[in-house]
Amino acid sequence: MSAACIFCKIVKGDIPSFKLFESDKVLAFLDINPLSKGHALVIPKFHGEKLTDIPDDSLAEILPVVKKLVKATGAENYNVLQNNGRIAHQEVDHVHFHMIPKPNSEEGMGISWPQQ
Ligand code: DGP
Repeated sequence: MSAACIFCKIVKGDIPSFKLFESDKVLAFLDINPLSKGHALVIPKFHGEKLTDIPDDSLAEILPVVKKLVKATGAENYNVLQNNGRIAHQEVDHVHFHMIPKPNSEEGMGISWPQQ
């Protein structure tokens, strides 16, 4: 945990978030500034700035969660992104995977998360 880290504060519950999945090692929640409906972030609870800082056992649990979220949205088209370092457009220095569903049409996606 890092006291100054926004995502560590979300893990601790000090900053509210719309949680989609939680386990001992992983948390998923909706992005505050979504690029599309259902844009989610999947993070290790372990604090590390970049992918190379995260223990393998935490990393191994992340992609199955990304997959679960994709299936929950029903999206046929989606981006999975993971930025490392300012030049690579990383703004929050706690590893996170973006799961960004892409709507099939202008009308967007009728996502209904189980929790809503
Ligand atoms: P990146 O550029 O890859 O570091 O993306 C950081 C993302 O984190 C960005 O899409 C917005 C999101 N974000 C930043 N602060 C918060 C927050 O307090 N809550 C939530 N839910 N998302 C946040």
